[in-house]
Amino acid sequence: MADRIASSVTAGSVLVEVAEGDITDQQGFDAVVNAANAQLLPGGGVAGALHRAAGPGLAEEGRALAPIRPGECVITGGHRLANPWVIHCLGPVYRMDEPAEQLLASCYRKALELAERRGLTSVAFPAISTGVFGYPMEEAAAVALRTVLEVAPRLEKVRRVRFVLMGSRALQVHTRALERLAGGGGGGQGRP
Ligand code: AR6
Repeated sequence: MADRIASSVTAGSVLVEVAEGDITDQQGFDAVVNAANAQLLPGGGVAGALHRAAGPGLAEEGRALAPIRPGECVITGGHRLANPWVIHCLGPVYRMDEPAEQLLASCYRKALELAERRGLTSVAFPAISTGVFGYPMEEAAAVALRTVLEVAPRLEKVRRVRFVLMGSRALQVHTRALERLAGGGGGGQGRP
């Protein structure tokens, strides 16, 4: 099913979109981001869904790269996904991995830097840490979107970043955060 894009802004040369959808169903994106566990194993939520869709090769490839620490990212192939690449990020467990905000911001920054180094042009993120890891959605959305908008103007290869949210509440929270950060200019309006 096609994503419902609720809001978008342009930061530098990067189109940043907020959409409701499924991270395992992101045709046309070079990379999808996994809300991973340290061992890069299937688990639940996003990780479970991505591993199911990608097949066992994803965990096999991840074995050599694990473990990773909170705030870190690694990249593997997409295996049976429509996307050639998966960037695995370990978000902070809320109230356990500190400083949580810096660690969460680091996931988004490092994922985009990794994509840039690999010459990827489009990356789709889920809302890292907001499920099993318990990060409150409003706080996480503000950190995630602020970080992407800060990093975007430095990117030369990445041209499109999508936040893929599950459910209308997550979509609404991220839409509001994007519009607030972009100075109220949603709906494709340019950001100064
Ligand atoms: N597409 C988009 N968003 C999704 C999907 C999906 N298919 N499935 C869930 N979400 P989580 P975390 C949303 O728990 O908090 C795993 O067990 C979900 O509603 O996947 O970083 C791993 O193995 C939530 O808002 O990631 C780790 O141990 C958000 O994605 C641990 O959970 C993130 O939820 C990672 O926890």
